[in-house]
Amino acid sequence: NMEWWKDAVIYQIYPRSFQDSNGDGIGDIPGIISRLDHLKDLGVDAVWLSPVYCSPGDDRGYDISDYCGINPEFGTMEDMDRLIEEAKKRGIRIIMDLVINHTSTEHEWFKKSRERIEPYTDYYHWVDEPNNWTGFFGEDCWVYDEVRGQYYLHLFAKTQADLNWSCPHIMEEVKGVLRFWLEKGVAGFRCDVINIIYKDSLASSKKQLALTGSEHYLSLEGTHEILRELRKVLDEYNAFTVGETVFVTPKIAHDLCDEDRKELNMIFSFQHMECDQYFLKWFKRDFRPKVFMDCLVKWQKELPWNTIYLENHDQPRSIPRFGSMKYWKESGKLLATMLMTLRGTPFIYEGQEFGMTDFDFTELSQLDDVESHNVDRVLRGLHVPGKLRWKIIRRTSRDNARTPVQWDATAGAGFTTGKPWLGINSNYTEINCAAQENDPNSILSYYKSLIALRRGSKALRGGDFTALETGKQLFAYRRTLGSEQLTILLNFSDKPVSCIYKGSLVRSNYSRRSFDGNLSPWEAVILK
Ligand code: ISL
Ligand code: CA
Repeated sequence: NMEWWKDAVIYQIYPRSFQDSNGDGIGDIPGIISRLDHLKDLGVDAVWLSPVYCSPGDDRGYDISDYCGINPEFGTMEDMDRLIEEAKKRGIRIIMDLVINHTSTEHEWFKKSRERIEPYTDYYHWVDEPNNWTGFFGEDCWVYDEVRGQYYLHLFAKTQADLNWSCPHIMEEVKGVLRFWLEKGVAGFRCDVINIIYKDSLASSKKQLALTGSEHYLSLEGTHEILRELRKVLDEYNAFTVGETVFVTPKIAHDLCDEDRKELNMIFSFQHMECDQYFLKWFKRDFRPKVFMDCLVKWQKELPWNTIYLENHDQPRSIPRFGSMKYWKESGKLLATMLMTLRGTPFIYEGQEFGMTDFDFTELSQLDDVESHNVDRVLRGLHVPGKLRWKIIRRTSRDNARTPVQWDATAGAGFTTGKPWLGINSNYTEINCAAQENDPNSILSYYKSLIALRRGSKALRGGDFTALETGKQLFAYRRTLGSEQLTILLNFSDKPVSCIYKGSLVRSNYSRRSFDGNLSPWEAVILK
């Protein structure tokens, strides 16, 4: 099948937090290998590996200093080769993270560029006078470099210098990186902030609000051209791509992944993750299920194929966010039902399959993430009191998703025998993988059964999507292919709800034999 990714369930690993194998408190590649059987049992077809390349770690691997080397904290290139091989034995493909908007300032290219050594002089954006753009991490986006005597652009952390895609060498360099990994047998790439890589000018912006300057880099034609050029190499290997694309509308998404345009295979859109915020993610508002459902329906209708995801390493956990901690198990299973039954490729983030929750830290010093610390600094500058700053960061920090995976109830949660690099949630004695493995009613068992159901159902994998109802509580939709038709009913509420839909029961997250139109709190049912 040329399009294996449409049938696939993909699992994201954030290596630092997944499994430590040598007691240094940091997850590593041998650790991942030791957990491959868990992924096989779950039923996943591919793993997206967040960056494992050489990196000083200021943005935890998204600041790359060598695209063709492995961060020694994570292991060696031999370990990586073994991971690809061991995964393959289990029918699991490996998808690498491709971060080509920026490199670390520790990258050789940057070191030579700041010295004006050819051909590296123009690899980055250097200027004498900074413009008025603002960055993604709540800070100014220019740093003065003493060596070069100029400023360089960084849309993310200070040590993540943006590559200058107008310099023709960058294309050749990145093609080399793609070939290096494709030759090793990886199946494709998740492309980090891919719709902002091309900058059409460094002129100051007329926009005053956040992301000032984005009209000079957001989803420009230059980016589309770059993607079509990279695609030539990718197609030689029948490789897969999913783009992480910020601020995209369905129209832009269409241009990025329309099959005829030969750019990306699919994209991660963000709109459904923005339903619980005002303007910026730091300003949270109450979660309104109907807004969320309508947003998902919009994307289901507008794009022929979506990625379906509720979590990743940048987002808080989904149960406290879209579900209910009071109905932790039920709402965890309901979200699983939605993930596996919308039309598209589902992505599971590590620990989601057994209901991991947000961190239980009580102060900023316990956090690692550069973004959280930057935002705290900005808020302090605005004289926001400490209590409020913590409230804002606590709810939105990316470290919510980055605490170590809770494998079992032993000390270190089965993640490490040493001191973990980031604190383990103290709820690991109750919420852990081992406790759910042999429990037929667990979230984990439910995930397994849904993945198996999906595998056996053409309607769930490739069927049409029809919305039936979106409301304050009920989300109802249908998946149809030929004579196979499934109705999915989801009660996004702590209260029961009744509905007009009937049918014979295929699956429920409550133990029941038949369905009479009444849904319990956070009940999910699939009807035939
Ligand atoms: O978390 C975000 C906003 O505050 C997102 O906008 C995030 O920064 C954006 O989705 C880009 O994320 C990706 O690129 C970043 C990296 O820090 C993230 O971990 C990565 O997923 C820079 O490489
Ligand atoms: Ca380790």
